[in-house]
Amino acid sequence: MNPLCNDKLSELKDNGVDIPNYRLHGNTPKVGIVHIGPGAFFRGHQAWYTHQALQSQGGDWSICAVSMRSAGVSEALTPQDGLYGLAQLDSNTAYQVIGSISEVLVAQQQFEEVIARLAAPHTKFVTLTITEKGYCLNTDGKLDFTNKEIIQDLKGESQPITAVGMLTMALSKRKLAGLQPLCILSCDNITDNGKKLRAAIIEFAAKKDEELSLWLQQHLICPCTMVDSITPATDDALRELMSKELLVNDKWPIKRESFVQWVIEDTLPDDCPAWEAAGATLTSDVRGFENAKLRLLNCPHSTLAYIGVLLGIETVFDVMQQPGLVAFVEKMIDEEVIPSFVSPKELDAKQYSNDILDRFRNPEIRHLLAQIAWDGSQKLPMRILPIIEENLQHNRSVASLSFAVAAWFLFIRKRFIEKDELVDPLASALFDKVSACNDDAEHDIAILLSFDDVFTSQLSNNEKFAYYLQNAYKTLLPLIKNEPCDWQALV
Ligand code: CS2
Repeated sequence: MNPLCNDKLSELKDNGVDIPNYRLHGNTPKVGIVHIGPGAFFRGHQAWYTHQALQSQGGDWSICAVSMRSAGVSEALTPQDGLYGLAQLDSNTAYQVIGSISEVLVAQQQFEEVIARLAAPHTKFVTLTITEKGYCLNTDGKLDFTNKEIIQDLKGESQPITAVGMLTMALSKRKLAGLQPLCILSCDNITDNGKKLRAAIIEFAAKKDEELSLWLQQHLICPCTMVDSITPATDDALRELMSKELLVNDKWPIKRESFVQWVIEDTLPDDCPAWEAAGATLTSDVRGFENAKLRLLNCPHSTLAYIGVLLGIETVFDVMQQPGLVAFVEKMIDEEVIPSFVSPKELDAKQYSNDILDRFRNPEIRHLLAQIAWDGSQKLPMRILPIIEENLQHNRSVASLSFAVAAWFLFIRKRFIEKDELVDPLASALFDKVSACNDDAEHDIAILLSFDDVFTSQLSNNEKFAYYLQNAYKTLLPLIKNEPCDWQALV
């Protein structure tokens, strides 16, 4: 079968495939956006929005996608001229060829080219999906100057290896060249993502060049964003499906649900891709949407993932077939999550939550719980712990949320006992800690609360929280020994 590439687009169009018209006849818009972290989520989400914008409004807004280290995406997409197939899998299915990426670079190998792209006058935007750990923040949400990679980048003896280090270098070049800084959009599941990113860059710059940091304080725009679309990892079944649908060989297609949402703080410069026309919402209240999404989607996702993995369940769809677990999560949402925040006026929290639980029931999306369980040390402080901290401050219940945290801890213990890999940047420190557990709830929860890269001191010193954690721990402990647990205690 022929490979997917520019030359094949006319033929695909003749076959009725939905193709990027703006890429026909060898045309490729100029690069206006650099994206760091070209994983599946970016390709299903921001690259799709830019594709829709180019398709309807045109413009020179193609994307240079940059991986910090891994060459996999470049190896797959470069021979395909950046093109790939996107399958929207739902009650209705849709297939498209996305053409918004025109170039894929690997920073570790092509550093000068990446910096040149970031510093080019025509580049106006940077988008980021580097996951929570990519920002190198501490539990206060500030740049962690004890992080080894940040220390290395500050020394400046070799090319930067962090996104913050690399962006600061590019911004410095732009300042020297008399250009505007970039408009940088964090698209990760982090509270106040734009504000934190902006502060991290400015603090990093301040340690290197005071004037640069002052200039950035005046001119750098980092809008906050909320991103949403469930995008499981690509598997062979998808590759097979796409070759049947497109009749070409696509090395790395992407699948996602049809639901997609991008809420962007309305501080974008006037000259920007037609993201709004493509369906993005511009608003001054991103925080309300962000809270709603992190608390009503990501928090239940992680809760279901840790408890589900402990129960030996594989996917989100499967976990949603367990009435006891669903009842537990619904109770957690009603009693502890919805009361914890003020939702934006456009949004009815209960309805939004019900719609999310329905999305979890999409039978076409095989979303592995093990994938959601990755990087718990980075995810919990964004999606679960702030709710607990606020509930404790306001004397609201934390009983069910404590089950989510205890399940995460037992998930780590289970991986340790079974000598399985733990995908988490703090894996070895976490394994070290759990190696001292002895099944006594008071003793073991004290170990959990000593993870000071995860829990703030307010949380680790809170007796009520410790009490509920011990309670949850005792209930769930049998699961790591493959014994049944007392479900009634959860609901
Ligand atoms: C998930 C998210 O893997 C995870 O941690 O909770 O990736 C989730 O699917 C997205 O945020 C949905 O927009």
